[in-house]
Amino acid sequence: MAQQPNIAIIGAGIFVKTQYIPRLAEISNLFVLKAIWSRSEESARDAVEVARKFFPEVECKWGDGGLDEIIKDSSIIGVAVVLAGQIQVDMSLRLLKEGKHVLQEKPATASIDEAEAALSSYHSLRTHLPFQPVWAVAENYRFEPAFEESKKLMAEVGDVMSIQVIIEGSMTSSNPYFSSSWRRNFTGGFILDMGVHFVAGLRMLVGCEVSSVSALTSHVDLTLPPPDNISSTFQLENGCTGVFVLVVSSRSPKILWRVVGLNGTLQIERGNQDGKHGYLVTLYLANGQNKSFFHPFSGVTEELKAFLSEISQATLKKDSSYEVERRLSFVEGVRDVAVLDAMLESGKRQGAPVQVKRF
Ligand SMILES: *[C@@H]1O[C@H](CO)[C@@H](O)[C@H](O)[C@H]1NC(C)=O
Ligand SMILES: *[C@@H]1O[C@H](CO)[C@@H](O)[C@H](O)[C@H]1NC(C)=O
Ligand SMILES: *[C@@H]1O[C@H](CO)[C@@H](O)[C@H](O)[C@H]1NC(C)=O
Ligand SMILES: CC(=O)N[C@H]1CO[C@H](CO)[C@@H](O)[C@@H]1O
Repeated sequence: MAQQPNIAIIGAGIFVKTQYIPRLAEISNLFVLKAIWSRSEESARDAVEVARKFFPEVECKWGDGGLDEIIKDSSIIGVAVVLAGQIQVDMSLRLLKEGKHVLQEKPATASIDEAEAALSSYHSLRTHLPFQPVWAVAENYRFEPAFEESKKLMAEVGDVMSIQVIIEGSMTSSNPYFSSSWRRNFTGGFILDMGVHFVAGLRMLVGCEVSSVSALTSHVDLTLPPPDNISSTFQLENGCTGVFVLVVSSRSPKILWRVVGLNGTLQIERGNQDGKHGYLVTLYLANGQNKSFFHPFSGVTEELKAFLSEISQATLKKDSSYEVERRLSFVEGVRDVAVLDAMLESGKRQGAPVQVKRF
């Protein structure tokens, strides 16, 4: 058996403590968690304390010195970068330049301008390094079984007449991310941070890129940064059209994708069954028939497994020919950002049509 990859987590915030550590603990036979790093000693210690229950050997690292130690430790081949949206890309690039494989949290970038610069820096690494390290974006929707299945069921819908994506989030003061300073200090911070998941779900379901949008945005809930609502129409490259509605904070959360075709309608809705959160997929066919399936969430675990497997393979190959699996690739994450960037831009211009930048 190949040696288990050693990895480190860069970041020690809420998402690391409540998602990364427990999900990694479920697959702890696949890797060694060598270290957790944070800018401050206090938050690094906090996260390490949570992690020690599952990973007794994990080391605590902080500040510039701690980061240097992780960089110089050649046994650490992969890192998960889970930081504020404004600084993730710089950190990812710094570690990629040192030859580490990176799994970065979404959103891939804060804007499309940042995405262009980031992709060109990444591609230029080929000239300095003997191999191209993997740059992956952690987008769990591309690994959710509900979306994998729905993609197949799309064939039964027939010619598509309309697509609806209706998202009413629950970003109230009781949400742990409500006070997040980085999401507030960022144009469209919540819209981008939440929205990339729903765009990823849409793109996966229809198997086609969004080509243009026309959006109205508004600011109603003054406890949230602007804008907190988007009502957008969109057109896909294959000509199909639809609507995308995103309300950051509503009293009755709802998360729904619906594709209406000549032969049937496919719907994916967030819900729970038997105490498990997940998605209910329903296919409505002619004569009132329907088929429905419930899939509990498992995308985060699946995406982590995929990253670990990719970096083990990339390490065995160690040349520039290695191509990361598409669902993990950084550019896929950038494509989700590009759709929201276009909606925010259109909103600023009172609904003027905006072409989505192609990557
Ligand atoms: C849609 O229904 C028509 C009529 O029943 C059938 O001929 C056609 O093959 C169906 N299309 C798909 C994509 O299932
Ligand atoms: C907000 O963003 C500005 C500029 O990007 C930065 O200087 C400042 O430190 C940020 N504040 C917080 C709380 O993140
Ligand atoms: C789905 O079909 C079953 C019968 O097969 C029916 O009892 C049920 O009401 C249908 N559900 C919906 C939402 O149409
Ligand atoms: C323009 C728009 O859609 N505004 C809506 C934003 O969301 C609030 C509820 O949170 C609605 O009341 C607004 O109508």
